[in-house]
Amino acid sequence: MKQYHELLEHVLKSGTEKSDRTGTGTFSSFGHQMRFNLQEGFPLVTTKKVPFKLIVSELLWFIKGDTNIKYLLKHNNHIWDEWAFKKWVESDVYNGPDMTDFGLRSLKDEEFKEMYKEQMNIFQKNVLNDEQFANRFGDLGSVYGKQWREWNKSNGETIDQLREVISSIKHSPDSRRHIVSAWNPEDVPTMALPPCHTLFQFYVANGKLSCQLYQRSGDLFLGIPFNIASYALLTHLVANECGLEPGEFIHTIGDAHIYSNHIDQVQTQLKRDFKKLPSLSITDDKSIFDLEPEDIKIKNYNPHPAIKAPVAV
Ligand code: DHF
Ligand code: TMP
Repeated sequence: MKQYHELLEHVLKSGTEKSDRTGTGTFSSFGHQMRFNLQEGFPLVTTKKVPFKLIVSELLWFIKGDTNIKYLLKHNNHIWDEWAFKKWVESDVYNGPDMTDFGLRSLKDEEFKEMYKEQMNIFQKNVLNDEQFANRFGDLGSVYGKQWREWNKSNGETIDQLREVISSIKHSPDSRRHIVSAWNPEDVPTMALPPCHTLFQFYVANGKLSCQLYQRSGDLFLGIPFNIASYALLTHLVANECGLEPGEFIHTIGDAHIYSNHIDQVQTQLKRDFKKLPSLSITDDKSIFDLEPEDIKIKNYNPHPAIKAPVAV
């Protein structure tokens, strides 16, 4: 976890001030790598509380090939709500108050924030209770789950990249082609958010499975702690499935940035000392494709308190 703090410090000190798509503004630096040895504990950030349950349900949602936030809402996971909500309020069937720039406006205007919360509540209820509505507005498009499990081929068939990579790890562990790509150039224009974690590769040596992720864009304070834990968990799950031990998770990041409205939070976090890393417990003898959130638990996780920060939409 020291590497994570070093990256935060580096970007605070030497990052370039850059404008960004969300209008928030960032400090940013390009091209960084962190390595986590999964034999030394599970890399869940300890200098603030990270909600591990949300990481589990999000990863199982990808693994199931689901792209509709309904599954997440059923598991009380709201990390993708804003991006589905955006589709609804920008559509021709939406007839509530104007929600343009709801993310930024709700930070500055209390009255607007109440209106936004009300519309978000309506949206969540509709996704949960109205199937037609959920199909139209709960779906984020061809995001991770779709590309991992059902990549569209030009001849109309699909590719199950996750199943294929597991099979290739089992049958030709030394292969240098254990790759899953979420970046599908044809689909990028219609996605709610083009994939941030774009491509990952597995590697087998000495009975251990390692994984390297290329992440094109990383929100260092909010997104990255989730991404580290999510891919560390995926490495454990795939290793179990293939009868291997987990090795390393290597995290390579393109545009590594801290949003300008996360600076105080980052400074608070950097003053805190590290705690012992937790460990993972996973129900034995279940296939990776049948796991439920209850099958995955984190043990001995005693982090510092959570630090709240607004997410840039
Ligand atoms: N956009 C941006 N600007 N940053 C992101 O990290 C991001 N992540 C996405 C989608 N779009 C994004 C998906 N992952 C949170 C964490 C991960 C995530 C989305 C949101 C988040 O808000 N985490 C809070 C807790 C949220 C909760 O408890 O519901 C945190 O404090 O970690
Ligand atoms: P962008 O598409 O303009 O790069 O914006 C995406 C933002 O979301 C950017 O701040 C990175 C952040 N992000 C993560 O850090 N991790 C994630 O898993 C996701 C989905 C997004």
